[in-house]
Amino acid sequence: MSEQLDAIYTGILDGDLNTVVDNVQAALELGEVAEKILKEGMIPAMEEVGRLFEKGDYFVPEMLIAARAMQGGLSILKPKLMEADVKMIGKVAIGTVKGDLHDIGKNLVGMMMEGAGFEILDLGVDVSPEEFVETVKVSGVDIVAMSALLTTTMPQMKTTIEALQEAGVRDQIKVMVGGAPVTQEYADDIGADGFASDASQATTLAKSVIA
Ligand code: B1M
Repeated sequence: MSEQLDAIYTGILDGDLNTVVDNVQAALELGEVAEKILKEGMIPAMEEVGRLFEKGDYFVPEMLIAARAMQGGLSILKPKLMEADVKMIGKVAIGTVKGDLHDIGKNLVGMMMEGAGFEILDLGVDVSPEEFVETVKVSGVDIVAMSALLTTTMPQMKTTIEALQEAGVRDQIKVMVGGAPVTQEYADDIGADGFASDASQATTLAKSVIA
């Protein structure tokens, strides 16, 4: 791992926003590829934060400042992760499901899809089934993309699909799901049109479901 990737990893673990931002910038200036910074520095750091939380070494405040440092680094990477000059190929409403406040993965998925030419309507976090339904009714989206990071909030994906069915709009759109606890099997069980395990797969999937 390069000096900068090392500093980014440690900076996220320490919740040190300035170190992360400075080293992401420095790594890019030295010619490091954005995806490598993300996959070899930032994502492993967040995984370690999760492990430390499970062990009881980290608590919610440490997770929060780590997340803030990660978001700071992501904002620098964003232009690099997005391809330039791509024409809009579809409209996606993306949100983290009701009861769930985790948004880093969802933001990353939205960012990569935007870079691939999708128009993104980011509904934020804690998005209720009713909000998803209303968005489909008024915004003419092609895809509803739901993210969940908690086993306790995953069932909201099923509830949302049922709400879309009850509102009579399920057939107008494709539904994609993802997030750490979500699996292909779960996606099939709840009748989603697709599941992706990371942001680049999500982009490929979005292109294929819309094709
Ligand atoms: Co929380 N948290 N958290 N947390 N948190 C986890 C998820 C946890 C696994 C930690 C642990 O115990 N190891 C655990 C969940 C356990 C479980 O349900 N099985 C957990 C818990 C328990 C909690 C609280 C309940 C803690 C508490 O209060 N006691 C609480 C719940 C709050 C709530 O949501 N109601 C809580 C709170 C928080 C913070 C607010 C402090 C913070 C979030 C800040 C934020 O997001 N702005 C936080 C964080 C940072 C984490 C960890 C450490 C990191 C999550 C993250 O950002 N990862 C996480 C541990 C972990 O994941 N290892 C943890 C990096 C991100 C790039 O990855 O989000 O997985 P991820 O996204 C990936 C893929 O999953 C996929 O692509 C992304 C990029 O490749 N993907 C999709 C995501 N969405 C997709 C959608 C798609 C397709 C792919 O299609 C639509």
